[in-house]
Amino acid sequence: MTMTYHQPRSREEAVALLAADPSARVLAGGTDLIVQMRSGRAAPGAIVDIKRISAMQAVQGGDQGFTIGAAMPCTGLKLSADLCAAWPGVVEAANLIGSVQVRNRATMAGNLCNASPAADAVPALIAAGASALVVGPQGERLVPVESIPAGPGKTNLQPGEFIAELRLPPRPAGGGDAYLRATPRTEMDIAIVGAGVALVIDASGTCTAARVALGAVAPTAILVPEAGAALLGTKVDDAAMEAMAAAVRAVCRPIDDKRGTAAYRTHMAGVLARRAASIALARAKGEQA
Ligand SMILES: Cc1cc2nc3c(=O)[nH]c(=O)nc-3n(C[C@@H](O)[C@@H](O)[C@H](O)COP(=O)(O)OP(=O)(O)OC[C@H]3O[C@@H](n4cnc5c(N)ncnc54)[C@H](O)[C@@H]3O)c2cc1C
Repeated sequence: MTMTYHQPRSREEAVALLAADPSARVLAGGTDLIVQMRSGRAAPGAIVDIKRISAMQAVQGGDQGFTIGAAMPCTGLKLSADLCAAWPGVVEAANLIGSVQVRNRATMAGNLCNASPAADAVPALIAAGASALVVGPQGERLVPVESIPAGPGKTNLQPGEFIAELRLPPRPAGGGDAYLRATPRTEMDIAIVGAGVALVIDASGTCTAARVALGAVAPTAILVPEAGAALLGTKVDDAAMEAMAAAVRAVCRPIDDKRGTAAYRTHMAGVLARRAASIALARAKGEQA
């Protein structure tokens, strides 16, 4: 079977190439796609490499929020001081992926579109309230990140569509975020649980907004509104933390395998959510964390 390789220079050209061949696949960093092709799990008739499209490898923004081009490698995120200051949990999550070599290629949009339940960047993006700008034959649409994955290896993107950029809101005053994961090994391993938390406190230390997201405990990364609600109106004290952790444990439906039993993953989801919330709280208070 032949395969064609394309380097479109515009979003429109990329959409046309993707729409013309239902088997075509977007290539960003290739750290999932190339591995899948080599193992025979993917055999696209065409590869549409999006890295040459203008602004696809850029981070833009500041006070008004951030736009991250879909081909921006995870390592490159660390070069944006504004992004690191506003959403440290997102940048840290992206920079837990694989090794330096992998992160020099891998993108957050690819992490999202590969749709692994254990993808590290995804819970952090969901907690931060990120959205994806999807472009396709019908035009553009802005989609909450949590609505992109449909199941392991599957997305809700329609034929011809791809993600052109990820958008993060401006960091709210009194806001902080964090992402933590548990892996059997310390590096180069996939999360058996991941937890992202973003919260906002007012001048009195009361929580006025909170989003909690989990990875690796369901077929997709998930937002847990009940967990965020458990922190609202509290001082994020021990009782609120435990209520939040209980809400987290209640929604976990993890797999049970040699890397971690379902019971262990469920327990750890609560533990990591609490620890991530503590870091997010410290950051919201302007403390080093
Ligand atoms: C050694 C190694 C270690 C790893 N460790 C981790 C880890 O610790 N944590 C973790 O979460 N992941 C890990 N990964 C996987 C991680 O590298 C990928 O998920 C990566 O983030 C995918 O980004 P990419 O740019 O390489 O995507 P690609 O491989 O280019 O694409 C991945 C999939 O998404 C599609 N796609 C890519 N971009 C878009 C887009 N903009 N719009 C629509 N579809 C798109 C592609 O068609 C493909 O199906 C590891 C991979 C390797 C090889």
